[in-house]
Amino acid sequence: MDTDADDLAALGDIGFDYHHRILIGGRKTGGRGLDSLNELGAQFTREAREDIANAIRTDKELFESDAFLLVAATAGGTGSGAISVMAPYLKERYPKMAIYAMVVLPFRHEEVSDDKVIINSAVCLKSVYEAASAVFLVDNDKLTQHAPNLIAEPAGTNGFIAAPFYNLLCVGGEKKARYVGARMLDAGDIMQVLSGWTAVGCASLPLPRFSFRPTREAHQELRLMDEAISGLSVSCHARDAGRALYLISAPAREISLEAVTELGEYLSQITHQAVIRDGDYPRETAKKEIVLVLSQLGDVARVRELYQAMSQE
Ligand SMILES: Nc1nc2c(ncn2[C@@H]2O[C@H](COP(=O)(O)OP(=O)(O)OP(=O)(O)O)[C@@H](O)[C@H]2O)c(=O)[nH]1
Ligand SMILES: [Mg+2]
Repeated sequence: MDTDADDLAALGDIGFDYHHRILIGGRKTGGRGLDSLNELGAQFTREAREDIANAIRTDKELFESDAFLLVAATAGGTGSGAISVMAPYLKERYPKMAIYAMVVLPFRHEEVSDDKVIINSAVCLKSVYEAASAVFLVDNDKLTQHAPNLIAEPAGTNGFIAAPFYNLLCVGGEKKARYVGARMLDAGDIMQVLSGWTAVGCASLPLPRFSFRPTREAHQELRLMDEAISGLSVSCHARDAGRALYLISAPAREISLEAVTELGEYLSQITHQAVIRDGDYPRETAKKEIVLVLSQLGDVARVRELYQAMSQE
């Protein structure tokens, strides 16, 4: 969904039908963005509710789905206004489905140059936190610590943002017996972990494609876990997580249950109190990957700071 016709048209990898591209506020905005006016984003979303509801209702995947994932940036007008309306709307309309949100927090330089950025972000965070079962936080500013050249081109960060979700979403829907691990996670297990402020991260190690011997190195998984922690989508402390999940995926010969257990012990040490779920996902892939989710975070400095900054505005 967008108010900006050009941005909608520029999307490369999705269908051109009304399930995939919904222009809102069309005649009133001339197909341009909203220049950060979030009240308008909310209003145009309310006005387009029937179109949006229709696109969802007629989607053939709907009845196989466990949850909605709403994605928006908090800083602008369209995404932040729209997600604040859509999250409670879907919750009311589909009471049996979980509603998750993924919100992209602004770069610091955007906070300095436009005061609407802080207000929009704080208002958006408050309303999605209330309506969604869990809110994945993605901090643009943190992503660019790993890839500074992305400041000029935010879309370049999208691959990093999406990466941890791939195995997480696949494992929850896995039906092939040979890809079922010894400690399988299903969608219900994953959904039990997701609650409140949530950070995700992943780290991977390439493996030789044609090898029958495992590339076992001592504490290889622990190093990957440390990398996943430092690459989390938002800065946070593991000790503030109430729930956590890790998933190790690799060809079956590369996964040892000792390593899965060692990771669990490590995570329970650094989280202190968290309820931890783990899983292995044996699949034909040329890498070993660890996905980490820290959820029910009691404190996230970035959110706290945005709330404080808004109260000072
Ligand atoms: N990670 C990432 N951030 C993006 C991307 N596009 C925009 N952003 C960030 O999202 C925030 C708001 O972007 P906009 O695209 O202006 O927001 P909008 O929801 O379209 O709202 P309006 O343009 O005001 O109508 C800013 O913090 C941008 O830096 C993207 O492709 N990836
Ligand atoms: Mg826009």
